[in-house]
Amino acid sequence: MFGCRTLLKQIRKRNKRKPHKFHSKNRRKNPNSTQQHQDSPTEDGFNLKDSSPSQNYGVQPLGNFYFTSSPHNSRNTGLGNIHTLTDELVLDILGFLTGTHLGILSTVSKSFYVFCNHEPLWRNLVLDGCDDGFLFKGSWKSTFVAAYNPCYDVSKIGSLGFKVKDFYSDYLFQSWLCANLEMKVEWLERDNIVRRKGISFDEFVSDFETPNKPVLLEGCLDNWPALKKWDRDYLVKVCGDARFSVGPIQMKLSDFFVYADQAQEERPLYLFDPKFANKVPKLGKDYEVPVYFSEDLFSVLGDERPDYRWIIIGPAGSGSSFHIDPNSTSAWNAVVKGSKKWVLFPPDVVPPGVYPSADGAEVACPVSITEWFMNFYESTKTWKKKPIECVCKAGEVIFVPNGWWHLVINLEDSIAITQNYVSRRNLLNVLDFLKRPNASTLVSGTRDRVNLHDKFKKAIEVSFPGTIDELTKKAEIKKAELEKPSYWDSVKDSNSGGFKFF
Ligand SMILES: O=C(O)CCC(=O)C(=O)O
Ligand SMILES: [Fe+2]
Repeated sequence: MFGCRTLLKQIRKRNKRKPHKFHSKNRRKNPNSTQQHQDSPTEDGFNLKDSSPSQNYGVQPLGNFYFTSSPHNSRNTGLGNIHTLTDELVLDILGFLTGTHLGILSTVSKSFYVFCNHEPLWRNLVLDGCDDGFLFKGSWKSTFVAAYNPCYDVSKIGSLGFKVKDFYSDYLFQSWLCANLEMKVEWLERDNIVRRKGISFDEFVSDFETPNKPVLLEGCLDNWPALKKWDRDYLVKVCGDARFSVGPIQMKLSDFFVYADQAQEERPLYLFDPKFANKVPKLGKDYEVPVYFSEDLFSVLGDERPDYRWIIIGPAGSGSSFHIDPNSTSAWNAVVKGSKKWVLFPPDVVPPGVYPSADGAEVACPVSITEWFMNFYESTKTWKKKPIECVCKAGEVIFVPNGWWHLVINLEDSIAITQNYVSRRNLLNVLDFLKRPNASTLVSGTRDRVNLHDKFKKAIEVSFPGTIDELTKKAEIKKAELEKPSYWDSVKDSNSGGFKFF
């Protein structure tokens, strides 16, 4: 419908983006947003979220321009000579300005008013300038102003939202729509993952880990203290003042919850912290690795191991766009609170709308998860190789096999733990990955990317002598078996005058 906007994202920063949780019931309306969007897009089959939509400034999709009697798109008339640039380019240029200059430029014309108020510009200014975190004030612009002018009453800012007439832009409209759209029922209903409860370790290995297939495991978190204890109030009590990684910054957990309560944006920030158990050891004691994933060969590297476990907290709508997990590891992801929609594609199927670079170090994909659902999800329905999908609820764990593409969106405010691991089943695979010629760009989660292969191999040889040779031999035998022509192939291809199909 609208154009496809793409975002170049480096997979190697396991930028497990920044999700959220806490009961959406409790989410407050944006206190600064007084203006509602008048032209409800629900006619197109989309529903807006219950909470009041964020500021739209009257931006309409470009298609509406062709049905209006107005001869002008005020997007163009107000931009002067730069109106020939795409919206993305205009925004890229504005991204070089300071907050003060953005504010001044927004008074130049209606068009600059709309562009200069684009929330992601203010979000970048906040994230670039506030390494120690921020206190969210209902919008990124208000947050910026409050951070730099603590005496200014930012509640005035939201109420100044003018509505510009005859402004048409797919880019800006879609950005607003994706921030305010409810997930459609048809995006959530396909559930084709295999579910298992109470299987043995050997069954897990033979049925899922060895063939590298996803599975949703039920009931294996029943004895996790986290499952009973962790909620927003508990976490704030235990570590509200601790700082966690949220995108590019470290912020106090209690401040993150203030943000998560109000966030209504296309790509909400996600708390994704690999050092949570060092920062707050109590959190590390509230869960234990499920037995299926107990072999953890990277542990032979001690402190030099790449990042491997994360606490993930984010509001409904936050999540992780399509990526493959780092260093060719497999992962498990356990939902402690909330629920997550998963879409997974096997390693040989690149998801629609996703364009990995030839060396695999970068991925171009739609700007947001909602945009992917809006523009690409439907097309997978006719694919022969359908994605594996499910909603993973509190108390459930999903196994994410190595090399699988996956996308995750939190359907509610959520808290999860994820760990990436190497077992004997994917050791050779991981060693191959770490040895790739472009290891310096591909390997992630550690400073010494280039030497990780040699260090890991040596450490495995010391701790588990002979294991690599043994696995290599087994892999060669398996490969030879797969390459051996079957009985029928051999009779069909033989020139010996034997039986042939014609
Ligand atoms: O919970 C999420 O956002 C997904 C995280 C993820 O990609 C993973 O655990 O591999
Ligand atoms: Fe992942």
